[in-house]
Amino acid sequence: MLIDDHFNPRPTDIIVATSPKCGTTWLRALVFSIINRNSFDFNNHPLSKANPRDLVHFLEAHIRGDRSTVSIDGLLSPRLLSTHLPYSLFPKCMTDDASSACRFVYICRDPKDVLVSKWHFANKLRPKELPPLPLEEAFELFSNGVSHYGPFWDHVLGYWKASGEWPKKVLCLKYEDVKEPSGCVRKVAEFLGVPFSPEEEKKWIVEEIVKLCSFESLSNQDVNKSDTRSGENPMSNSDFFRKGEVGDWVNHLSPQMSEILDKITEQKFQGTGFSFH
Ligand code: PAP
Repeated sequence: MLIDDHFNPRPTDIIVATSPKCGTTWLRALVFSIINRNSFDFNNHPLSKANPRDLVHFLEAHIRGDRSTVSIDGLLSPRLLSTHLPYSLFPKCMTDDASSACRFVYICRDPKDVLVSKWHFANKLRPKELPPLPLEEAFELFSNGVSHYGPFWDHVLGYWKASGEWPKKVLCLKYEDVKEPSGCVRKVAEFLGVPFSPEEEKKWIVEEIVKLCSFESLSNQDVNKSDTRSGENPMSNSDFFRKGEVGDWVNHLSPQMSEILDKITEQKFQGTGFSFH
């Protein structure tokens, strides 16, 4: 396994985990600003100059040995890393060992919105010579479990089950919490062992973080508006900001598509205690 060969886990690692298009950008920004809240001024914050992808190292890029990637072996602890890998692919010393303090903060999202977001993203990255990917084709692939990093539902279940078994190790959030972000920020801080003090609450630090990481704020930073494509990196920072809404699927999916996806979700999550509502 590549991860066993190329990743040296540390007990203090904090891993932001997601299936693609479930809120990676938002969660990277939230966790980065929560754990570094005493290091930076909110009026001159790294998130106003860099995309969250540049502040939270992507584990898979390191494993693949991308030339543009800084070695994560040289980072100071605690390291904040991001991944799309399923929980089952991590070494047992990280996932099944209660004595390891490493933590996973996971976020998932209604699969109907995930599909729509993925489809838009795929078309942005699609070579100009090719015709756009039809939504029907994207739907067929997604609903049949053909996704990067494995079937969407299995990805969610892997982390969800782990959060039940190891609640101090795995925290599961939902993108839909974007509507009530302050609760989410407090939950993450508590989980990571850095809860907000009464003084911080009085200074409205939670609200500062919520505002800084909001879609509106991040998508309007120059660094996230400009075209950052390069030979090594075919994706632009702006590609990671589209609408940032809950329920945009109604504008794209047919009633039949949404019914099929809801049915799969219901079947897959039956008896697990998990739901998107
Ligand atoms: P990734 O998994 O490929 O890294 P990810 O950040 O999960 O990408 O997906 C981008 C989605 O998050 C987009 O959703 P949409 O297509 O439905 O609009 C993007 O708009 C949304 N997004 C990006 N930043 C934020 C944010 N700060 N708050 C809420 N949503 C965001």
